[in-house]
Parts: sequence; C-alpha cells; structure tokens
Amino acid sequence: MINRTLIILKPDAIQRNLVGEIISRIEKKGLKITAMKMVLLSRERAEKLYEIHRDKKFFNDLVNYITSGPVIAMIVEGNDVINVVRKLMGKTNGAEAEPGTIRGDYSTSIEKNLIHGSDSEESFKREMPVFFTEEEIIKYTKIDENWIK
Ligand code: IDP
Ligand code: MG
Repeated sequence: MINRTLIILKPDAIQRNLVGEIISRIEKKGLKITAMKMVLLSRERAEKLYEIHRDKKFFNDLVNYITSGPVIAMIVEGNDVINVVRKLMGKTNGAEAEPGTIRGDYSTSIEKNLIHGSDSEESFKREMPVFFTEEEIIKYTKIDENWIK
C-alpha cells in the first residue's frame, strides 16, 4: 500500500507566515517529510497540477492564485497518510472546516485555504511529478519511528 502524499503550502500560507505553524502540525502528528522545496509555479505546471478542475468555473482563478507567489511542496509519509493529511487539513471551505483543522483554524475562504493534500493514490501519482522526481524523495530513518507506528 502506498503511504506517501503530496502536500503543498499554498501562496497564502507563505504570505501569512503560517508555514512554521502548518509544518509543526505535520511533524507533531508523527508524519515524516521525505522531500521539500519552494517553487514559483508556471501557469503550465499549475494547469497540470489542477487538470482535473479544468472544466470548473473557478479554474482560471485557481491557477491565478496558485501561481501568485511561491509555494512549498512536500512529500510526506506515514500510516494511512493520504487520509490523515486530509483530516488535518479540514474541509475545502475554510468557513466550514472544523476548528482544530488547519483550514478550520486559519482560513475562512473556499479558495485561499492554505494547503493542498492529494485526495487519493491516483491523484498522488499524477501530482507528484509536477514537483519531484523519484530520486528527490529521500529514504532515511528517524529515531521516533518505533514510537509512532
Ligand atoms: P481540496 O483542495 O479540498 O481537495 P478541491 O475541490 O479539489 O478541494 O479544489 C481544489 C482547490 O480549488 C481548493 O483547495 C480551492 O483552493 C479551490 N476551490 C475549490 N472550490 C472552489 C470554489 O468554489 N471557488 C473558488 N475556488 C475553489
Ligand atoms: Mg482536491
């Protein structure tokens, strides 16, 4: 079973100085970051990332938003990580997301909702190459691994 996901800290997370706060939640949950980089996406790469939304009415705004400033992309690993990260994120619309989630605590917007996490293995496989090659994902051991599985 695949136990990796792609997380993107969106431009608002960087502009609002929430990068440390969000990464801290990922670390404290016991997840393992195995790749991380800051990227200013081109329109072409942004359109590839969000290709499943191409026909939605918000597609053009979404591409404008995600290319409006740097993002931080991460590969994160852990038990059932796709599900776990989606729960940490909360619902898409920050105004409806539960308190205690990242979006619930820091966003009131349906668009500027701070964080992306792959919603399935299929999405992960499509999204990962927008940011990373397989060689960029680092295999290493953390000393807490026996305490979190
Ligand atoms: P998700 O990020 O929770 O998986 P999706 O429905 O996959 O949500 O939408 C992708 C992104 O598009 C959202 O995170 C948000 O930034 C933006 N978005 C979703 N729905 C709307 C909308 O109705 N208006 C504007 N932007 C939206
Ligand atoms: Mg989605």
